[in-house]
Formats: sequence, C-alpha cells, structure tokens
Amino acid sequence: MNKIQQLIHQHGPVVMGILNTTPDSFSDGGLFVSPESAFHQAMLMVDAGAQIIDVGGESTRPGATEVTIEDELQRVIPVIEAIRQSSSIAISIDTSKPQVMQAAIEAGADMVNDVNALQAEGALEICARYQLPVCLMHMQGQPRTMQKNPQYKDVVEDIKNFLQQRMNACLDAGIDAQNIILDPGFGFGKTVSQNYSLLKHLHEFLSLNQPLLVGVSRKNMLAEIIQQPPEQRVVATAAANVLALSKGAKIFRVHDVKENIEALKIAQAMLGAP
Ligand code: 8Y7
Repeated sequence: MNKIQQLIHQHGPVVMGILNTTPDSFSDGGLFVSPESAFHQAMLMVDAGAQIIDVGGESTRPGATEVTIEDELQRVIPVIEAIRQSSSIAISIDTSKPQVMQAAIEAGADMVNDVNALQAEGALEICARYQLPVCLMHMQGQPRTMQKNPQYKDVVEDIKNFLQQRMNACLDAGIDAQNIILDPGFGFGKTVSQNYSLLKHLHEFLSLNQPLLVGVSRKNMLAEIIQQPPEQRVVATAAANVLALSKGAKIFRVHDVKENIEALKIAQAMLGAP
C-alpha cells in the first residue's frame, strides 16, 4: 500500500492542506511564493495535523490565466524537494500538465491532483507508469470562462457520468482502481445552487465505489451566503466540510487545517457514536 492508500484505509476523515505557490491564487495570492516561505507554510500545516500537502503552481480560480510549463516547474519542484527532504508527509501535486506530473513525482510527490481529470495528452500514461493515486475532478469548461453560464441536464447525474467515464479511461490505461479518488469539483463551472445540490447529494457519488475528495475551502459558494472575504470564510468552510463528511466524503482539501480538523473531529465523534 502507498501512503495515500494507507490514509484512505484509516478510519475517519483525511485533511489535505493547500499550498499555493502561485502569485495570483484567489484567497491567499502572493503569500507563499518563495520556496522558503512555501516550505514554511507546508510545515505549519503538517504541525496543525494535515496528512497530505497539495502543492500547486497553476492558479485555477475562475478567470485565471494559463501558466507556462517552465514557470510551473520553477514554482513547485523546489518546494516538493524541500518538503520531501525533511518530512515523510504525503505530497500531492496539483497540476494538469503531464510534464509537471512527471517532474513532481520524480521529486517525491505521492499523488496527482488534476482538476482536468487526466484529459491532457500523456497524463494517463504518466500516472499509469508510476502507479500512484490520482484525484479526478469534474470541471465544466475552462477556468477562464467556466462561471459564465454553467448548464446541466441533471447536475449530479451528469457529473457522476463524467467521473465514471474518466475512471474507465484510467482503468483502461492500466491505473489500479485502488489508486482512483473522485471529486465533483465544487465551484468549477457550477452555479451557487448547483454547488449546494452537489453537496446535498454527495452520497450519491458513493455508488462509484471510490473515495471522495471535496474542495470547498473559502470558495465563492460560501461567500454568496455569508458575504465575507476569503479569510473570513473559515467557519463556513468547516460547516460545509462537516456536511460533506456526513454525506460520505473522505478527503478534505483546505487552507485552514487546524480549524477544519477540529470541526471534522466533532462530526466524526457523532457519526461514529452508537
Ligand atoms: C479544487 C482543487 C482547486 C477542488 C480538487 C480553489 C486545485 C481552487 N479546487 N482540486 N483545486 N478539488 N481536487 O479555490 O475542489 O482552491 S483550486
């Protein structure tokens, strides 16, 4: 069993801390750009109890512009190397580019988190070759334009069908079923109402028989309800994550590790009570 499989097999929720190395990511943009400060932030999240660190160098916020391979490599590889050198924490590489996946894996990444669900040419092959866990996320459209006019016949069924298709593509490419994690992609080409439908019906994704990862941390779907800027969405994030846990989610991608772990622990105590 690899590190991620071990975390998935353990009882209770798994918290993934977000490490953005981009100068433009929406909620903590510009805060963690130098490899030293990114590494420091990673260690703070480990101390707070994060079990996975998700390292990203390509902002995927709505409206974001694309990043070159060279820039992305320069942002993420030194950080992954630094974390790997001083810690055995599980490292996730948040990228859609096969070249970045490969370099990150060679530098010590333990899983691939792809908001594009391994649809780039060569991405499936890289992940199959290294036999490591992958998170397949649903997105409608592309980051620059995805919030313009999202449309579904049935948001839950349509996204389930997409994830099933991408899962089949992974299996066909030789990726082990034990290495597939699924994510409905909160905020990626969904209206506020569609995001809450997904949260409400999250348990329906359990029929795909794979662990579910959710990323609601500080997102706009929360701001639409509480009208607060990103740093003031911590309690709202924890509330949404508690609900997602109650609907069967396993991995929680968050900025605020300590607060979310505390909330999830309380929820888990109730869910596990006789
Ligand atoms: C998600 C994600 C982002 C998510 C997974 C943000 C990279 C936008 N969101 N990956 N990445 N799921 N798997 O607001 O929801 O953090 S970036």
